[in-house]
Amino acid sequence: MSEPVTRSGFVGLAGRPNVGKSTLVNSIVGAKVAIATVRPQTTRRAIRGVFTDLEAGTQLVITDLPGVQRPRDELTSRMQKSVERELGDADSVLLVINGEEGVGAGDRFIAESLLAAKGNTSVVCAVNKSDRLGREVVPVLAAAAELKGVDQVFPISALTGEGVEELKVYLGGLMPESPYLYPPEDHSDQSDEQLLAELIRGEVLIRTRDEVPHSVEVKVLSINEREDGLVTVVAEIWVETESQKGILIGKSGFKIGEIGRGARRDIEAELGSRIHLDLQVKVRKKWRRDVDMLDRLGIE
Ligand SMILES: Nc1nc2c(ncn2[C@@H]2O[C@H](COP(=O)(O)OP(=O)(O)OP(=O)(O)O)[C@@H](O)[C@H]2O)c(=O)[nH]1
Ligand SMILES: [Mg+2]
Repeated sequence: MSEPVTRSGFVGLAGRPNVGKSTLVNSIVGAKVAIATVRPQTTRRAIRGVFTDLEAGTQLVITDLPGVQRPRDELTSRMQKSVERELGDADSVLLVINGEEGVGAGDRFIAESLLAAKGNTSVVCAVNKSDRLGREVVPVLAAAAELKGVDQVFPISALTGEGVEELKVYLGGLMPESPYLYPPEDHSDQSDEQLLAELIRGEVLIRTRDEVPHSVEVKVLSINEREDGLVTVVAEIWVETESQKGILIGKSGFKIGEIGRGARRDIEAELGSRIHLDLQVKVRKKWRRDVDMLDRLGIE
């Protein structure tokens, strides 16, 4: 007897910042593998979410990427290069559009660059946030279908899950015949340290404003489980200036307390164990421009 045929491959996510790419990855995978916030440019590194349908014999490895943007510094320029590299390597590209805003010049620009980069690889388009739309979704779907290189359009809501099943089945059929690329029980390619650092950064993003969210990086130093099951997580939150450090700590440590409580809840939900979280705020001047630092952070 020959092995049953399986399909497995990479789906790269393209789209402007804040259209809902990370929310969609979590919805497809069925677990929080990527942080999603109201802030544009939440995602900094390529994260792979893994969804395996054992019955259908298909596996999608979805690469969540930073939104396509014009680079501002070494950090954003590396983010942009990684987007181009990852999309070039993907078996299939999923272009996500914010249905609420409709198809705009930014979406057209991305669709055209995909066509140039991918040649005849199929580009699937998801018109997201359809929960905000109702009937008004129809003209947006039509505009999306007009985009150069797009050959299939799905209305979805990454938030409610509407339309996501159909999209998953369609993408599964596009994957090349291949053994599973990741163990079927995996949800993501991240280490625990990376996942927890992102969950903490997610809390910082939603609780700070202006330049602060962009100036923050989180490094998990250790994760240790005690015999009674309590897990101690030690992490550093980096900012670029003393004044940002003051903002993060807050009056009498109020802000950092809030961030810590939120992050602890998130981490406990993900790991399923009780957590003691030790957060330290450190000033790392200009880390976003420091080439060696970005190398060490794995932002290549
Ligand atoms: N109403 C609605 N909101 C959504 C939907 N999908 C995502 N959002 C919201 O849109 C915001 C941005 O979502 P993200 O998933 O972080 O967007 P992203 O494209 O990954 O953003 P970047 O990483 O910055 O490029 C968040 O506040 C989400 O809750 C949806 O289907 N409906
Ligand atoms: Mg994102």
